[in-house]
Amino acid sequence: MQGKMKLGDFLVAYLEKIGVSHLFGIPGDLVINLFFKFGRRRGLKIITLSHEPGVGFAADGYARATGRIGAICVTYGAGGHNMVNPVAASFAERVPILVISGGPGEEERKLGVLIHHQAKDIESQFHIYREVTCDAKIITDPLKAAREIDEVIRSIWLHQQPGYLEIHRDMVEREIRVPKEIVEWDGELPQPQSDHRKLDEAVRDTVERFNRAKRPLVLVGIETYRFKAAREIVHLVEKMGAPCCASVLAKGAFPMNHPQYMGVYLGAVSPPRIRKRVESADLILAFGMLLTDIESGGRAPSEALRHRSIWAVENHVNVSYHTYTDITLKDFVNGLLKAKLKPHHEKIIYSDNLGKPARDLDRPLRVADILREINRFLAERKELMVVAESGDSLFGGLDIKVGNDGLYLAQGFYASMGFAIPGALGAQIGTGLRPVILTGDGGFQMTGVEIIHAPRHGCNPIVILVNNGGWGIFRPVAQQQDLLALPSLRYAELAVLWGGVGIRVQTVAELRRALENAAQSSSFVMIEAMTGYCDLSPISVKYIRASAKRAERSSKN
Ligand SMILES: Cc1ncc(C[n+]2csc(CCOP(=O)(O)OP(=O)(O)O)c2C)c(N)n1
Ligand SMILES: [Mg+2]
Repeated sequence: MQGKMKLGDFLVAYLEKIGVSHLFGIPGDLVINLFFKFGRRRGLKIITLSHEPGVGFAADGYARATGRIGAICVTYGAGGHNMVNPVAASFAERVPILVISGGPGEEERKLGVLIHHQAKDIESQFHIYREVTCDAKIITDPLKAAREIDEVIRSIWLHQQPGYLEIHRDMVEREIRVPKEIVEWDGELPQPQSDHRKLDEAVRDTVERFNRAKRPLVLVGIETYRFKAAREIVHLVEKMGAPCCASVLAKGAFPMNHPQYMGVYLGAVSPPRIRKRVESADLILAFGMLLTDIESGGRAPSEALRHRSIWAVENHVNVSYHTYTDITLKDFVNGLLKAKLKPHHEKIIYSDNLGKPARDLDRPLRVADILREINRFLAERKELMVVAESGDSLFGGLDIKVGNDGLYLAQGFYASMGFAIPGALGAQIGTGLRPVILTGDGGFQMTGVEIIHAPRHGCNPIVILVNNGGWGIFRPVAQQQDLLALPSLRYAELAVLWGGVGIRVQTVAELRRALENAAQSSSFVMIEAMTGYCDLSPISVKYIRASAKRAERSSKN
């Protein structure tokens, strides 16, 4: 990096400095020079897919799995607008993504005609992205360019949310001034800072309440993952001796095979043992957990819960009815780790919604069988991760247990269909772990074709596609079943045409064998699991019924 550089070269050098190794994207004429500049650098691997939503999900999966920034380069308008949904998901679920878009140059803008790919105004795309990013800038001033790029990327890291840079095509070769601090900087991005006076007081307050509590319980939320406090939280839970549940969005942030792990908390529709244990807790310590309707089972959190909880999130610690500001999650956890805590002793039992299977392995496959078979398969294996798609798979996936501290990725809150296949490709590209993907046929029809890129990017996921011929999750509550039907494709055969292995299974025994075969295969594998028309995972049935009842009640009020 030098004091004077071309803007495009500066951006590439900056990304290399902060350790970005992959760039996801699709080129277009308004970004082509910048796109190929990225490609010329030996340190940066370019990952292209077929469609921008896939690109966005892949970069998001990469960032979730690696804990690093997922960088994206797309063209203006048609490309940028195509990717708004995945970026909105990254914003909602706190995933650090950098979106770089091209744009029309100054001379073109002065022509007085509409520019191709333009929607309303030239700045429309920028305005849209401002809504779904923590910082967005159009880089126009060579004197400020380096600092503005630096500001956006620092914000991404501090907030763990997407940021947006728009660089119009005439700016790429423009010489810019790079301040000395940036030239000499070691590339380490800043962490949020705590006010230590507030931190000490919050820790003292919490320790006092914890040592008085008879039945404390820990809830782990998504920020533990994003702000890299997961290991410290495991130590803290061990020191406390309390049971621990993960929130839906944070499944996988606490090791699922840990003896103090009880399972996923989902409000009133949690497994009964978890629901009762949370209700009977006299102190709930929630670390990094966002309060969402999904995580609270669709109900407003009760006043009683607030009274007996300590909620550390978004650099705040809320202790029952008062709040300490400017405290990072990591400092709070480390503060508690240093304190004197009275350890608890309790028999903790892991719970899910699956129940016991019937003995006959030749019975027709049900979704609950698929989940049990995945658990059986994972228990014996390392180097695998799980990615669950929105739909029944999102809820069913909550009953999957990934051993060996395994990674688990799903959009547990924003819940966009189309995440799983490209998200898993990004995650495998970033970590080398082989994904087991659980998806419905509807989710697969959205972005599943991106799997054709798996071989050339060195990926070999095992896809378990639940083929129920439609948007099955709504069948228990829909008046018009025909509106939920989808064309029935032969997914296993498609997988073979696309360069992978395809197996169609109808019984438990067939699925078990198919998973064994998939483990031996070095290419991607599609296991097409045929299930009954109305069959869903046990947890979806509970959730759908509970939310339909709530909707009915509120329409009567
Ligand atoms: C992008 C997007 N569009 C629509 C929805 C609403 N939605 C949620 S689940 C679902 C159907 C899922 O069908 P499928 O993938 O086949 O899974 P199944 O429930 O049948 O197993 C739909 C349409 C969504 N979550 N995301
Ligand atoms: Mg379906």
